[in-house]
Amino acid sequence: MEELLEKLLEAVEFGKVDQKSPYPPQLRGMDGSHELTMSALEAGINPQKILEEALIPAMARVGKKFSENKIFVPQMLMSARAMGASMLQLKPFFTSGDIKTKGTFIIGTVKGDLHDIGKNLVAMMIEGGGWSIVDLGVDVGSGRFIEALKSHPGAVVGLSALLTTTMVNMGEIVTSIREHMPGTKILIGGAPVNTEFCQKIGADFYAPDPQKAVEYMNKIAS
Ligand code: B1M
Repeated sequence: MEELLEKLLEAVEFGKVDQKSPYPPQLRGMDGSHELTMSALEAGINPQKILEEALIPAMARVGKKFSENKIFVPQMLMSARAMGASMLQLKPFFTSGDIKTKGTFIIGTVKGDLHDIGKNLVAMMIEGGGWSIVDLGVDVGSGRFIEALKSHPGAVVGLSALLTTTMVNMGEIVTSIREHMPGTKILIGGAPVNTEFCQKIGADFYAPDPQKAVEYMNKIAS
């Protein structure tokens, strides 16, 4: 089991999507994240364990190597693709929650930011918690959040940012939502964000991870 998780971690770390993929050359012909995730699930490994012990640590290693200039954007992108191939298989386990009656959750990665893996995970878990999801994607400005809120009055909004340069755009989006749709609950998250920043920009809650986001959503639904 541990060996399977270690192989999956390496597949994501080195951006090996599936067996057919020629990238990276040193893993040619070997199983990629697609096959390894399938094997892990078949071996009965809990999807949460797959996520926490293989996929997330893999991306942490990728980030570290990027910071140290050992890899560059294309390699980071391949790792993101490999992680995406795994997440596609894990999604049914995280979204098979109650019938969707708790309300609507509008989520997006803020303007200027293209990172969507964390956002997708949060959306998946909240969907699994019984909410309908409106995923606006990446690079989303205040206008699109307001439009979505007009189509889904009373929805809760989730903002994700991974860059110190884009987290500031959260403030602008929160201000605009407060102006047009006062009373909207706004949840924020992403690596550079924290509770202090959340209070500063006037959002309602900062969740460091999808579990805390689900807890917050459950609290406001009750
Ligand atoms: Co980028 N990138 N990246 N990147 N990237 C980081 C974030 C970075 C920390 C890497 C590094 O330097 N070590 C760094 C940011 C530095 C900073 O601002 N402090 C960085 C940089 C600099 C950049 C570029 C500027 C690089 C360049 O072009 N020179 C560029 C920017 C592009 C843009 O957005 N405009 C860029 C590009 C990319 C790729 C496109 C290649 C790719 C993203 C692909 C994709 O997302 N589809 C990428 C990747 C993969 C990363 C790292 C390696 C991994 C991010 C990730 O997916 N993590 C990342 C380094 C790292 O994180 N260690 C890095 C796994 C994911 C599960 O975690 O997203 O943190 P995370 O989400 C967590 C929590 O934060 C939380 O829950 C999730 C699960 O636990 N969470 C929420 C997230 N959103 C939430 C919302 C909530 C609640 C919780 O409520 C609404």
